[in-house]
Amino acid sequence: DQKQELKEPLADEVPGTLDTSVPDSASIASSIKYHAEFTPSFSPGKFELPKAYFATAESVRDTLIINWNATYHYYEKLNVKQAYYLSMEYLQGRALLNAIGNLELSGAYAEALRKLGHNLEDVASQERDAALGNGGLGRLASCFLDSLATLNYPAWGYGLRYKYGLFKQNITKDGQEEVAENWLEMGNPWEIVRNDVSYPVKFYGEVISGPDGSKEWVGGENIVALAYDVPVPGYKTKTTINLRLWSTKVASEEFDLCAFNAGDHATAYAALKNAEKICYILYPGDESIEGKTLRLKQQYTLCSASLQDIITRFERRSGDVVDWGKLPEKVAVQMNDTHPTLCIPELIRILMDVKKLSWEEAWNITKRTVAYTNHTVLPEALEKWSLELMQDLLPRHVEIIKKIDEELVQTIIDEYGQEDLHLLQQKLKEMRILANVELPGTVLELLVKPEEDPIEEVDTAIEESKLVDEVDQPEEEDDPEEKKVIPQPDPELPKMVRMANLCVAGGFAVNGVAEIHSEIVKEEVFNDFFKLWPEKFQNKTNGVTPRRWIRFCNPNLSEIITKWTGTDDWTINTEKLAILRKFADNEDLQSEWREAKRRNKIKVAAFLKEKTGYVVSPDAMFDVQVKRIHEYKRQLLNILGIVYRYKKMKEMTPEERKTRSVPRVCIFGGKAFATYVQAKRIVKFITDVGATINHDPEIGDLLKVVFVPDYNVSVAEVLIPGSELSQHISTAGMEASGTSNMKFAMNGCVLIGTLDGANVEIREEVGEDNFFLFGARAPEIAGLRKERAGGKFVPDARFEEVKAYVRSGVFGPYNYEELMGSLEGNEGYGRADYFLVGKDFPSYMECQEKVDEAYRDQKRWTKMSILNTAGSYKFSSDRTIHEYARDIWGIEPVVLP
Ligand code: T68
Repeated sequence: DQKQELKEPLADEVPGTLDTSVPDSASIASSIKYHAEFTPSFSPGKFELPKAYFATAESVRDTLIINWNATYHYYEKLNVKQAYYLSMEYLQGRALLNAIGNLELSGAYAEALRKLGHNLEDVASQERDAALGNGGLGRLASCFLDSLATLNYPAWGYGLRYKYGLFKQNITKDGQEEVAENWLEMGNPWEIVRNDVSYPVKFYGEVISGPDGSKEWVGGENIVALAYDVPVPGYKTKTTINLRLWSTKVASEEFDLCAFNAGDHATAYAALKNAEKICYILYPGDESIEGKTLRLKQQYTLCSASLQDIITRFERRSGDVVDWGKLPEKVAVQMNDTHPTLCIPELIRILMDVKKLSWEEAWNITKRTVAYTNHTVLPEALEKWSLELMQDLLPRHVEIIKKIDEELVQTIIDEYGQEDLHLLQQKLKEMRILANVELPGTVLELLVKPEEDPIEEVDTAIEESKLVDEVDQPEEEDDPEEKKVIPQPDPELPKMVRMANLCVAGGFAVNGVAEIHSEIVKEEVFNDFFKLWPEKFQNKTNGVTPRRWIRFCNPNLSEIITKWTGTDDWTINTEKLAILRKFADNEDLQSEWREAKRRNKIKVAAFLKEKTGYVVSPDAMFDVQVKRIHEYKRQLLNILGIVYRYKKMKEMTPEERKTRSVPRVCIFGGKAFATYVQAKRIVKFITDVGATINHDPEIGDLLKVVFVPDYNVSVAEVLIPGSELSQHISTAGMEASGTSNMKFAMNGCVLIGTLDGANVEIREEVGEDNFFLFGARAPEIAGLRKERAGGKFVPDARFEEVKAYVRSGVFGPYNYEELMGSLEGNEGYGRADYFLVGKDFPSYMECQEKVDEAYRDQKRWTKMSILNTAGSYKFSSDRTIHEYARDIWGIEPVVLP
């Protein structure tokens, strides 16, 4: 940050830029022309679309910079408490229409561009999506930034500036193909490189103890994290907050000039490449973490650079005397899942080793500063790192983590006592941060009774006790001898660091992202911790920004909402949407509503034609499932339902087909993790089913199946406004929240879904009659799986029929055996229908019949659609952010003068 405070914002001295009056189309046009001429990235002369986009974006950026500076200086002056959102992912999508929409300059920009011979929408479509995230978690972070700025909360986001974003997806005859996403290729007009803001980041090396007990981390590999700032404007406010993304580069002292001079270019460039590659690429796994060194380096870079930056700012704002005890009064750090967990040991390291605080002081401050959001309960998604790998890369942090683990062990012993050693052992095994690691020496002494023979004990322990998690362990017998046994690590198994346990121990708040999910967090996944520290646990139901997700992506509907609610205030005060309820039966509203939906469907149809070549009728029901491809999200249930529908249609006479079917266009979209074989098979299966059905002359417009390639934020902005039914059909208890469900409801799309994640709350708000519910409930799932594994499940005849139909080869020569087989058998996880597709199939099909029946009555359907928009107001991320601000961060809005 500026080391010396600027007396006045610099922009004052640059003519034409600090004109804070609302720009008109003429001044905008001249600013665009200016940038077109002085933008060095394009050849002079022609003013074609790409150049028009860059010039337009740069002219918007000028305004954002003015507001960004004003916001920054005001926070600096008031020295208010600030929240920092740390996330490995942001799915920002496109910025242009959002920025001019927030600045209320859409009309003026459209007119200015028209004068210059261009159309705003065409110009905007030149922008590449910023896809620095995988799915819900990353998009949530971006919605939060929008709400923070809009609501004038002093807050910043921190992340990484990946050179390659989430891969692009091509759909070929073999299924999904991944292509690198070099989004920065043509430059990024929204970022400002801050050459004056950089921090050293260290890896490897060793820890040296001073005579006074102080520690120093020395040697190793040293790189530099450099800040790139992305201004984030609020809606109808001057507040413009910052998303600071770190890029990595070589520390100049690491560049081996001697090697270069001696002609050994490989050695000379090694350090350079090593540093740069940290931010090369976003890891494309959602709901899973690869335990690779590079990923840990990324995580540590985010934590170390962000905390150094936060601490530098705190010190500068403190003035002459820095009172470290006040850090939690000025700073709240929110960890978006466990990916930034290293914040905890890093903050302690800085406070102890650099600022010379004691362990107690540093640990206490940290515990009051950092909070954790959990986004998943899937066991394979709970992040664990090899202790060995971490020890190597971050030796000082491992020391600190061991110390935290030791305190936690002590807390567990205090809580459970030593009467029942078996219970204590169990709790230690489940709750410790370090898994399969011997107990700290101090604790061992306490637990081992001197009269026992330690050698014999160790042998028994190695044989009989396992510290690491295993799914189904046999109940241990209640042998009195057993009680003396102190658990020992299993040499066969790796020692691990459990990041979620570290987050719960080090965070002052732990929250889930929907009511049902937060209950599962408290009652199941972290139940032991909940019993220990009930006050830490909270719920913060997710939300989405109504600006991007209604106002800007659906102008047709927005106009109607404004007209019928009598105000455009609903964009910020979404409660106003509820006014629509009283007009749900009004015929005028209904026909306007249908007309808007139809216009959006026509846009979707054109889009599908462009991307896939398939032609669909806007008279059919548009039924959409878009999300990452994952077995628990059950795209397989959806497509099998379609196959069943198709089979039934084929069995009808042409006359029956015409009168009895409700025409549907079934749209899928989503990316599969490149090495997730089963997910890729699902993609292939959907496209094969589409290829057969879409070319079947007997079926025509009655049924179409389209897989939209490369689903991303911009594609969502087209599909969601034009959808009528959307599918949120995860196995109950497995989807933490879901956020597209909220976007669909806001856009007047009716949901079919299970009682999972935020579906539960959406159904409550929009009303039971306006939500198509089916399927097993979360508390039944464990029992159903047991039943299944015990061979007691009797599948519905329709389910058997649909699988046999697939196996009969109607959808081509590809072998679907692995897919169909995964829905059968009793071999355990991944097989034996772990996700209960077979169990829910009949209830899903029956529910789909109700959908058809409702759609036949267009008045009824339109009413349901209106009531979905009207009931969606709770799901604004503004509501979510107010709750975080009040219940977790303790920050207040600050409105710029
Ligand atoms: C999602 N999680 C949840 N994870 O699945 C979804 N994971 O229910 C929820 O609505 C959303 O978070 C927001 O709370 C993810 O998106 C990831 O993308 C991810 C990425 C890397 C590693 C692990």
